[in-house]
Amino acid sequence: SSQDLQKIIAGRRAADFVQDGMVVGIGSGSTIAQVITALGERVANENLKIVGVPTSEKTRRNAAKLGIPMYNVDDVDKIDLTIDGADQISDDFSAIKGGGAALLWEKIVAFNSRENIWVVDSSKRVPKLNQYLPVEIIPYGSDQLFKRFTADGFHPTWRLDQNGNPVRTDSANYLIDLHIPVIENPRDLGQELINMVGVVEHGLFTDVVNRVVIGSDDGVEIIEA
Ligand code: DER
Repeated sequence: SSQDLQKIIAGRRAADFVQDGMVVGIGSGSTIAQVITALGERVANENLKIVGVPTSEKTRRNAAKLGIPMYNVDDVDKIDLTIDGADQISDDFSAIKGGGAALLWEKIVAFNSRENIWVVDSSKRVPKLNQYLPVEIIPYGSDQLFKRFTADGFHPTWRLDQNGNPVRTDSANYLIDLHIPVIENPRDLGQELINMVGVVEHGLFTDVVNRVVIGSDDGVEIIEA
Protein backbone atom coordinates (compact mmCIF):
# COMPACT_ATOMS: atom_id res chain seq x y z
CA SER A 1 0.00 0.00 0.00
CA SER A 2 0.98 3.63 -0.31
CA GLN A 3 1.27 3.86 3.49
CA ASP A 4 3.65 0.87 3.58
CA LEU A 5 5.82 2.44 0.89
CA GLN A 6 5.86 5.71 2.82
CA LYS A 7 7.05 3.84 5.94
CA ILE A 8 9.82 2.17 3.95
CA ILE A 9 11.21 5.34 2.37
CA ALA A 10 10.91 7.34 5.62
CA GLY A 11 12.44 4.55 7.72
CA ARG A 12 15.40 4.08 5.41
CA ARG A 13 16.03 7.84 5.24
CA ALA A 14 15.88 8.13 9.04
CA ALA A 15 18.44 5.33 9.42
CA ASP A 16 20.93 7.50 7.48
CA PHE A 17 21.18 9.83 10.52
CA VAL A 18 22.89 7.03 12.45
CA GLN A 19 26.66 7.44 12.46
CA ASP A 20 29.43 4.97 13.29
CA GLY A 21 30.13 4.74 17.01
CA MET A 22 26.69 5.99 18.09
CA VAL A 23 24.55 4.70 20.94
CA VAL A 24 21.14 4.55 19.24
CA GLY A 25 17.76 4.36 20.95
CA ILE A 26 15.58 2.15 18.76
CA GLY A 27 11.82 2.71 18.81
CA SER A 28 8.89 0.37 18.34
CA GLY A 29 6.28 -0.26 15.67
CA SER A 30 6.05 -1.09 11.99
CA THR A 31 7.74 2.08 10.72
CA ILE A 32 10.73 1.53 12.97
CA ALA A 33 10.89 -2.03 11.68
CA GLN A 34 12.11 -0.45 8.43
CA VAL A 35 14.76 1.50 10.34
CA ILE A 36 15.94 -1.69 12.02
CA THR A 37 16.17 -3.47 8.67
CA ALA A 38 18.21 -0.61 7.19
CA LEU A 39 20.55 -0.52 10.20
CA GLY A 40 20.96 -4.30 10.07
CA GLU A 41 22.05 -4.01 6.44
CA ARG A 42 24.62 -1.34 7.33
CA VAL A 43 25.97 -3.43 10.23
CA ALA A 44 26.34 -6.37 7.84
CA ASN A 45 27.55 -4.49 4.73
CA GLU A 46 29.50 -1.50 6.10
CA ASN A 47 30.52 -3.05 9.41
CA LEU A 48 28.69 -0.13 11.08
CA LYS A 49 29.64 -0.07 14.75
CA ILE A 50 26.65 0.96 16.89
CA VAL A 51 25.09 0.05 20.22
CA GLY A 52 21.30 -0.21 20.27
CA VAL A 53 19.04 0.57 23.25
CA PRO A 54 15.54 -0.94 22.91
CA THR A 55 12.17 0.69 23.66
CA SER A 56 10.51 -2.74 23.91
CA GLU A 57 11.40 -6.41 24.25
CA LYS A 58 10.07 -6.89 20.72
CA THR A 59 12.52 -4.30 19.38
CA ARG A 60 15.36 -5.82 21.41
CA ARG A 61 14.68 -9.20 19.76
CA ASN A 62 14.19 -7.85 16.23
CA ALA A 63 17.33 -5.68 16.32
CA ALA A 64 19.50 -8.39 17.93
CA LYS A 65 18.36 -10.86 15.25
CA LEU A 66 19.80 -8.49 12.62
CA GLY A 67 23.16 -8.27 14.37
CA ILE A 68 22.70 -4.98 16.24
CA PRO A 69 24.25 -5.25 19.73
CA MET A 70 21.52 -4.34 22.23
CA TYR A 71 22.08 -2.88 25.71
CA ASN A 72 19.64 -1.66 28.35
CA VAL A 73 19.30 2.08 28.96
CA ASP A 74 21.13 1.67 32.30
CA ASP A 75 24.07 -0.07 30.61
CA VAL A 76 25.10 3.00 28.57
CA ASP A 77 26.30 6.44 29.68
CA LYS A 78 24.03 8.39 27.33
CA ILE A 79 22.03 7.76 24.17
CA ASP A 80 23.29 9.86 21.24
CA LEU A 81 20.21 9.53 19.02
CA THR A 82 16.82 7.87 19.37
CA ILE A 83 14.68 7.09 16.34
CA ASP A 84 11.05 6.21 17.09
CA GLY A 85 7.63 6.19 15.49
CA ALA A 86 4.44 7.94 16.56
CA ASP A 87 0.70 7.44 16.23
CA GLN A 88 0.00 11.14 15.59
CA ILE A 89 2.12 14.30 15.40
CA SER A 90 0.40 17.67 15.63
CA ASP A 91 1.48 20.98 14.09
CA ASP A 92 3.21 21.99 17.35
CA PHE A 93 5.23 18.74 17.33
CA SER A 94 3.34 17.15 20.20
CA ALA A 95 2.66 13.48 19.65
CA ILE A 96 0.48 10.63 20.76
CA LYS A 97 2.48 7.44 21.17
CA GLY A 98 1.70 4.07 22.67
CA GLY A 99 -0.27 2.35 19.91
CA GLY A 100 2.30 -0.42 20.21
CA ALA A 101 1.99 -0.62 24.04
CA ALA A 102 5.60 0.58 24.44
CA LEU A 103 5.04 4.18 25.56
CA LEU A 104 6.73 3.91 28.98
CA TRP A 105 10.05 2.54 27.76
CA GLU A 106 9.80 4.84 24.71
CA LYS A 107 9.50 7.88 26.97
CA ILE A 108 12.31 6.65 29.26
CA VAL A 109 14.62 6.18 26.27
CA ALA A 110 13.57 9.50 24.70
CA PHE A 111 14.32 11.43 27.90
CA ASN A 112 17.76 9.85 28.11
CA SER A 113 18.66 10.81 24.52
CA ARG A 114 20.64 13.77 23.25
CA GLU A 115 18.52 13.90 20.11
CA ASN A 116 15.13 12.44 19.15
CA ILE A 117 13.90 11.76 15.63
CA TRP A 118 10.36 10.57 14.84
CA VAL A 119 9.60 8.71 11.62
CA VAL A 120 6.04 8.63 10.29
CA ASP A 121 3.99 8.18 7.15
CA SER A 122 1.94 11.18 6.07
CA SER A 123 -1.27 9.87 7.67
CA LYS A 124 0.18 10.62 11.14
CA ARG A 125 0.35 14.40 10.58
CA VAL A 126 -2.66 16.26 12.07
CA PRO A 127 -3.35 19.88 13.04
CA LYS A 128 -4.39 18.82 16.57
CA LEU A 129 -4.10 15.46 18.36
CA ASN A 130 -7.40 13.60 18.23
CA GLN A 131 -6.82 9.84 18.22
CA TYR A 132 -7.12 7.53 21.22
CA LEU A 133 -4.62 8.31 24.00
CA PRO A 134 -2.90 5.33 25.69
CA VAL A 135 -2.26 5.56 29.47
CA GLU A 136 -0.11 3.00 31.31
CA ILE A 137 -1.44 2.16 34.76
CA ILE A 138 -0.60 -0.05 37.71
CA PRO A 139 -2.94 -3.10 37.85
CA TYR A 140 -3.76 -2.58 41.56
CA GLY A 141 -6.53 0.05 41.58
CA SER A 142 -6.95 0.01 37.79
CA ASP A 143 -10.70 -0.59 37.98
CA GLN A 144 -11.03 2.42 40.27
CA LEU A 145 -9.01 4.49 37.79
CA PHE A 146 -11.20 3.26 34.92
CA LYS A 147 -14.27 4.50 36.79
CA ARG A 148 -12.59 7.84 37.43
CA PHE A 149 -11.69 8.22 33.74
CA THR A 150 -15.31 7.49 32.86
CA ALA A 151 -16.54 10.08 35.38
CA ASP A 152 -14.10 12.61 33.92
CA GLY A 153 -15.60 12.06 30.46
CA PHE A 154 -12.47 10.45 28.94
CA HIS A 155 -14.40 7.49 27.45
CA PRO A 156 -11.83 4.85 28.53
CA THR A 157 -11.40 1.39 27.01
CA TRP A 158 -9.14 -1.45 28.19
CA ARG A 159 -6.31 -2.39 25.77
CA LEU A 160 -7.10 -6.08 25.19
CA ASP A 161 -5.14 -8.76 23.33
CA GLN A 162 -6.67 -10.99 20.64
CA ASN A 163 -8.04 -13.31 23.35
CA GLY A 164 -9.81 -10.42 25.08
CA ASN A 165 -7.38 -10.34 28.01
CA PRO A 166 -5.86 -7.07 29.25
CA VAL A 167 -2.53 -6.39 27.53
CA ARG A 168 0.49 -6.41 29.87
CA THR A 169 3.28 -3.99 28.97
CA ASP A 170 6.98 -4.91 29.21
CA SER A 171 6.76 -3.55 32.75
CA ALA A 172 3.73 -5.80 33.45
CA ASN A 173 1.35 -2.85 33.69
CA TYR A 174 -2.08 -2.40 32.06
CA LEU A 175 -3.05 0.06 29.33
CA ILE A 176 -6.25 2.10 29.17
CA ASP A 177 -6.99 4.07 25.99
CA LEU A 178 -8.79 7.39 26.44
CA HIS A 179 -11.04 8.75 23.68
CA ILE A 180 -11.08 12.54 23.67
CA PRO A 181 -12.45 14.27 20.54
CA VAL A 182 -9.69 16.89 20.27
CA ILE A 183 -6.76 17.45 22.64
CA GLU A 184 -6.50 21.24 22.71
CA ASN A 185 -3.66 21.43 25.25
CA PRO A 186 -1.55 18.27 25.43
CA ARG A 187 0.77 19.69 28.13
CA ASP A 188 -2.11 20.46 30.51
CA LEU A 189 -3.79 17.11 29.88
CA GLY A 190 -0.46 15.32 30.37
CA GLN A 191 0.03 17.06 33.73
CA GLU A 192 -3.49 16.14 34.81
CA LEU A 193 -2.99 12.49 33.92
CA ILE A 194 0.50 12.05 35.40
CA ASN A 195 -0.76 13.41 38.75
CA MET A 196 -3.42 10.69 39.04
CA VAL A 197 -2.38 8.02 41.57
CA GLY A 198 -1.85 4.74 39.70
CA VAL A 199 -1.02 6.34 36.36
CA VAL A 200 2.56 5.31 35.48
CA GLU A 201 2.85 7.28 32.22
CA HIS A 202 0.74 8.54 29.31
CA GLY A 203 1.20 8.67 25.55
CA LEU A 204 1.40 12.47 25.19
CA PHE A 205 4.96 13.36 24.16
CA THR A 206 5.52 17.13 24.25
CA ASP A 207 8.83 19.05 24.04
CA VAL A 208 10.66 15.87 23.02
CA VAL A 209 11.30 15.68 19.30
CA ASN A 210 14.10 17.49 17.43
CA ARG A 211 13.47 16.26 13.88
CA VAL A 212 10.59 14.58 12.05
CA VAL A 213 11.03 12.39 8.95
CA ILE A 214 7.79 12.12 6.99
CA GLY A 215 7.18 9.71 4.14
CA SER A 216 4.63 10.78 1.53
CA ASP A 217 3.70 9.84 -2.03
CA ASP A 218 6.03 12.62 -3.19
CA GLY A 219 9.06 11.35 -1.25
CA VAL A 220 10.55 12.11 2.17
CA GLU A 221 10.22 15.44 3.99
CA ILE A 222 12.48 16.31 6.94
CA ILE A 223 11.29 18.97 9.37
CA GLU A 224 13.35 20.43 12.23
CA ALA A 225 11.07 20.81 15.26
O1 DER B 1 3.75 3.00 20.19
C1 DER B 1 4.32 3.86 19.48
O2 DER B 1 4.37 5.07 19.76
C2 DER B 1 4.94 3.39 18.21
O3 DER B 1 5.93 4.24 17.80
C3 DER B 1 3.89 3.07 17.23
O4 DER B 1 2.59 3.27 17.69
C4 DER B 1 4.01 3.63 15.83
O5 DER B 1 3.50 2.58 15.10
P1 DER B 1 3.59 2.39 13.54
O6 DER B 1 4.95 2.89 13.12
O7 DER B 1 3.44 0.90 13.39
O8 DER B 1 2.47 3.17 12.99
